[in-house]
Amino acid sequence: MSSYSAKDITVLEGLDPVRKRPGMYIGGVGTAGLHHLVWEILDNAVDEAMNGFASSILLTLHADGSSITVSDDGRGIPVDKHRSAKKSALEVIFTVLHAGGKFEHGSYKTAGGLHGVGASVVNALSSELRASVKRDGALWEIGFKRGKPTGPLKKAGAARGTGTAVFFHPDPTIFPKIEFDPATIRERLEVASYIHKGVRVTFENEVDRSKEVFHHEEGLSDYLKKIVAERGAKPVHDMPFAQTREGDPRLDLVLQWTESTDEHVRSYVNGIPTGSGGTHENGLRAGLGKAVRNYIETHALAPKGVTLVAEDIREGLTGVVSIFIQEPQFQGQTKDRLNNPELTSAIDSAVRPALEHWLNHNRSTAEAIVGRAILAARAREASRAAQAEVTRKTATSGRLNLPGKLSDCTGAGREDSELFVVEGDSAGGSAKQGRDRTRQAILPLRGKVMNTEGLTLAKVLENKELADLVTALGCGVGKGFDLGRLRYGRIVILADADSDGHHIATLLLTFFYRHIPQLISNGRVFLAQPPLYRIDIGKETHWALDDAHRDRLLKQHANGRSNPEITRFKGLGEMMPKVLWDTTLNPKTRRLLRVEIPDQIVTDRVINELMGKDASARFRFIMERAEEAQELDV
Ligand code: 28G
Repeated sequence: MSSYSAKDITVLEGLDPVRKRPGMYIGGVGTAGLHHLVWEILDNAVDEAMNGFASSILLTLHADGSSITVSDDGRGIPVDKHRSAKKSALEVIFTVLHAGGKFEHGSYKTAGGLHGVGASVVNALSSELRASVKRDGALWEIGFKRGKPTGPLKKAGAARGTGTAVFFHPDPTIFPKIEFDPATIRERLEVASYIHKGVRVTFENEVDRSKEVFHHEEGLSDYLKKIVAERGAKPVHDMPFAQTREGDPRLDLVLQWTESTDEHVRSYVNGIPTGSGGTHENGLRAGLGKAVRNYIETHALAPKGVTLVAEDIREGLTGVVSIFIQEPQFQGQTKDRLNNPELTSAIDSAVRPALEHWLNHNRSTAEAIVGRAILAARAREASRAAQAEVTRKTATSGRLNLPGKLSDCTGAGREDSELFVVEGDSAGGSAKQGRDRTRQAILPLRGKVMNTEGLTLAKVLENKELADLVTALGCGVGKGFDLGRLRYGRIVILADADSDGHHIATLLLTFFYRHIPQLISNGRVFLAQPPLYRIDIGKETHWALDDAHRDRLLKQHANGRSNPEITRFKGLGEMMPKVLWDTTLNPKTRRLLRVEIPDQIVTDRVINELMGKDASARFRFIMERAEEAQELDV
C-alpha cells in the first residue's frame, strides 16, 4: 500500500462531493446559487484581465434563458499534458476539485472563497459544459456532461489569436428552476467594467436580442458620476476625492458629498458587492470621520450650539469603495457582509491621512463639505424637536389617533398580529367578517394609492390613504422609523388576483420600498394569495390562483364522471367571508409570499425604470423575487 498524507487527499478530489452537497460550494440551489455559477466562470475571465492578459470579456445569455457562454481574449487555458497526470491542464481545471488549496500565488482571486475551484464546481453542476481554447494557432475543444468528459481534448482546427470560451447549462436535476435573470447579470457586468477599468465587457442577451458594451477608462470615477446622476443628487463640490492604493489590501475609493439627505456608499470586495457592509465599510467610516473632524479642529471650524455626530459628516455622501484581499470572510444570510476584523484598521489608516491631505490642499472644497455637515446637524436638531412634538401628541391621545376605518385586532402580542391592507370597502368588509379578530387587523384603502416613486416624504404623507397606513403601522417613516414601535408582526397586502389588484399591490410595495424599506428587509411585508377561480368537481372544491394554476388543477382532478364547474371571482368583495378565511386568511391553510430584496441595486434600478411603465411588468418582477419564500411556512 502506498503511503500518502492527508494533505494529498484534500488537495485533489473528484467532483462527486460537489454534486452530493452543492450548497457547500455555491451556497444553495436557489436563484442565488444558480447565478453563483455565472460569477465563478466570469471571475476566471476577470482574473485573466486583471492580471493584464485579457482586454475583452463577452457574456452571452442564450435564447433559452438557461445557458450561458463566457469568453475572454486572454492567454487561453493551457492545453498541454500535465506532467504527473495523463490529462491536459484544461481538463484538470474542469474535473479536479482543488479543495482549499492556494491556487495561483501572487495573484488575487476575485471569487469569494472558492480559490479558483470555480471552473470544476460549475462543471460538476452542469448537465452540459463545453470549453474551447485558442492557443498556438489552434482551436481546442472538450465537452463534459455532469462533470465527466464526453471525449478527449481535440484540436478542432486552426485559429488566430488566443482566448478561452466556456459554454454551460446548469443541471436540472440539481437546480429546481433554471432561469437566469438578465438584470442581475447586467448589473454584475457593468460593475465589473468600473472596478476593472479599461476592460471591455459585453453583455449579449439572446432572449431579448439586446447587446450592451461596458467600458470605462476612468473606472470608479466614471461609476461615481453615473450614481450621482442617476440619483439626481447635486454635488456640493466639483472634484471627487479619489484614492488608489496597491498592495494588500488593494484599495480603490471615490467619494463626493452631495445635497441629497441620505448617504449612499457602495462597497465591493474582490469584485463582489457587499450590500450589508462589514469591517471594510466600518474602517472607511472611521477614517473618513476622523479626517473631517481633524480638519474642523485644525481650522477652528466647529459650529456653535450644535455638536456634529458621525452621520452629519456623512450626510449626502456618495461613493464607491472596492478592495481586494487574499482571504475574504463573508457572513450573513446572503453572504454580503465582510467580516475580516483586520480590515477595519487597515482601511481606516489608509483613508484618513489621504483624505486629510486632500482636504488641506482643497480648502474651498473642504469648507463646502464642513458646511454641509453643519447644516445636517442643525436640520437633525430641528427635526428631532418636531418629531418629539408629534410623539407627545400621539401619546396623549393614544389609540384615538388610529384611523377610523382601521378594524384593529383585539388581542395577541405584536409578533402574533397581522395587518391586512385591503383594497376597497367591500373587500375590506369580507375580510373584516372573515378574519380572526383576535390577531388580524384590517385596513381598507378607499381612494387610489398614489405612485410614490420619486416623491419626497412630505408629498407622500399628504396622501390620506398612505398617511393612515403609516399611523396604523405606528413605526414612523423615513428617518423617523423605529421598528420597536411597529404595531403588527406582519403586514400583508391583500389585493384582487387581477391586473388592477396587481397594480395596487405594486404601488403599495413601491411605497414600502422607497419610504419604509426596513419593513421589507426585516421580512415583515407579505403578499396574500387570494384565489381567482373556484373549481367544483363532484363533491370536491379547488381554488386556483391564476389561469395556469386553474388549468393544472383541471388536468389533475378531471375524473370523466362529473363536469367541472368553474367560477371566476370578480374581486375579493364578492367572496364569502368564510371562503376568504379558508383560502387566504387562515394561517393553517393559506400561503403568503414574503417580499424580499435580494439585490438592492438591481431592485432600485428596475423599480425606477418600471414605475413609468405597465403595472404587470412590475408585478412580475416583484413576484419572481418573492417566489423563493413560498416554502416558508407563514
Ligand atoms: C471564458 C471563461 C472564463 C482563463 C486562463 C489562462 C491561464 C490559466 C485561465 O491557467 C492554470 C495554473 C498556474 C499556470 C495561465 C494561460 C498561464 C499561462 C494561463 C477563463 C497555469 C490556469 N497561460 N484564462 N487559466 N495555471 N479564462 N475564462 O477561465 O500555472 S482561465
